[in-house]
Amino acid sequence: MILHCAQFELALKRPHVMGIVNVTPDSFSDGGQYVHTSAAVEHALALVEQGADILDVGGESTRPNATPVPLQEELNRVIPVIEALARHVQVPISIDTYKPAVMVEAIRAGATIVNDVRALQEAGAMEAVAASDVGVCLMHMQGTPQTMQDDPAYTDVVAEVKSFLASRAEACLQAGIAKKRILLDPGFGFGKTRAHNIRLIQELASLQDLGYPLLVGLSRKSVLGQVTGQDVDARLHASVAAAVISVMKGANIVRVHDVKATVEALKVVAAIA
Ligand code: 7PJ
Repeated sequence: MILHCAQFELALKRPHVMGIVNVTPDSFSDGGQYVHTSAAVEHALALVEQGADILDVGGESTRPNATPVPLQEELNRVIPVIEALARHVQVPISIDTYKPAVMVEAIRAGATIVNDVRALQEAGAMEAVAASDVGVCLMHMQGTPQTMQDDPAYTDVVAEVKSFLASRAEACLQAGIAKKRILLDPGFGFGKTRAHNIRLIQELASLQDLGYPLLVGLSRKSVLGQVTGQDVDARLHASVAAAVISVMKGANIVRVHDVKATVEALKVVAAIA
């Protein structure tokens, strides 16, 4: 399984850890701590020290009910961070956005992966990625961040997520995006109840049939709060457990806040496997 992202060719022979770099004052977690460019960059460099294989920079919170961030504000948050990181780190930088204009500017600034919770469905997003040589993560979401947790409903959550991801990957291939540039993500917490999320983790391995690398983001998410009764800032242990299980079920990349703990846990998985 490989992921091609511009000058990087990730073999994905071992699970990769994507460290989350939020540049969002209203983020669901870490919010307000890394609002300023220098603080975000410093945090990102620390994540690389801890063993992050990829950095995921985001400037708009996609937590349930979050207020959308205007384009210019999102650019102001993420572009200086990406520019600085591109100069200072050797790992691929991902941009977490669904806005084509942010994708274009982020790629210009040095991002080599587009991580899109809307799976390139926004007008112009597919073209922005196709015109470049970056990797792309296509994520499943039911509804929009404003409404997705209102009443998520599926006949068969695994089958529906799988067929959505297959059709978005196919749309990418049609647009001229090479297969090796594509990553798929079931989108934990995005229009899913606790039961839907649990079912998707149980059946994660079935998404491997699609033939693309899988990315999983469960770090600090509310399903872990529902299971443990812990607030967002006390979900470290639950998040590490979720990352370990995800990898054992076939995830190639885990997107996490707590890089050091995750890297150590995955070393234990590798030693035993
Ligand atoms: C995800 C993401 C995820 C991908 C967020 C949070 C919410 N991108 N961006 N997958 N989640 N690919 O981190 O809690 O699960 S933002």
